[in-house]
Amino acid sequence: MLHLLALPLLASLAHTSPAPGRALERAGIVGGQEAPGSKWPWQVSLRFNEQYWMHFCGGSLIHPQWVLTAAHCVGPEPMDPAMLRVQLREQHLYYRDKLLPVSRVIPHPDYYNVQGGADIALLELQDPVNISGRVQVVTLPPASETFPPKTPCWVTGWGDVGTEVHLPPPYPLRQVKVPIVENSICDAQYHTGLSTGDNVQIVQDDMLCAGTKERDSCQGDSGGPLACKVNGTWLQAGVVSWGDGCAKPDRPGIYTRVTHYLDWIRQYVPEEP
Ligand code: 4AZ
Repeated sequence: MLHLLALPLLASLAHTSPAPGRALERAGIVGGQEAPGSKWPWQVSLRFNEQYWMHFCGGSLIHPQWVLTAAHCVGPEPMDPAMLRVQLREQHLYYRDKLLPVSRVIPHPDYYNVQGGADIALLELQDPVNISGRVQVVTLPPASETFPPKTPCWVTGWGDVGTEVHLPPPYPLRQVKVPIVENSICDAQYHTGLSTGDNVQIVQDDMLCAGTKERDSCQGDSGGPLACKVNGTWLQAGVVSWGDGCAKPDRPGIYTRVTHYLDWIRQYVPEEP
């Protein structure tokens, strides 16, 4: 049975206590470390009001007025923008919040569930933000970029540090370097241990795989960026989307392939700030 995990943190707040014996074997976003304060200036936190403005998904600043995230965080029925806030890059969640209002929530119209793909969404901020040292936009990749295996890529977020193990206070932003796994290999890995026919594609063409049994994204990292350094420039290769658990053998993390949605993004987001 494919035990899918692709819920925003909100949807899973019921089970907060880690399975004994699982808590200790994992440390990270899964397997990572705290991010240096100078890195990942495009990382944002999406907040939903549950007595306080609680983190439920990641995102990335791709323009001074636009955030890229996952459709499963804010869709398929678009969330009311009034229910939502965006926190720009901060080292520790909640410690110096300056929450920004959102004017539009745009999940991709083809999104239905994470396995079907198109798990991508845009948020328009009410006002453009000031670009500074700490807060910067991430570059979108050229359409031709395939992000082959061995491309150096990192995923970042405030998500779980193991399956159903929440990040403990003071909630530092975490990073982990994850190897790209080629789509056909990833698809074959996802078929191991399942009765799903080999002819049934699990990893779709608009998805990208990365991670190992020790390094992965997890719940609460959803919507956040997978960033890869290509010719000296950080490009956003993926959006954290789904997977079968976190950091399990033969189950790399699955990301929305950003190059697949460049035309859709450009319908809304201007090339120039
Ligand atoms: C989730 O539940 C989730 N290991 C995010 C990423 C991955 C699995 C689940 C990838 O949001």
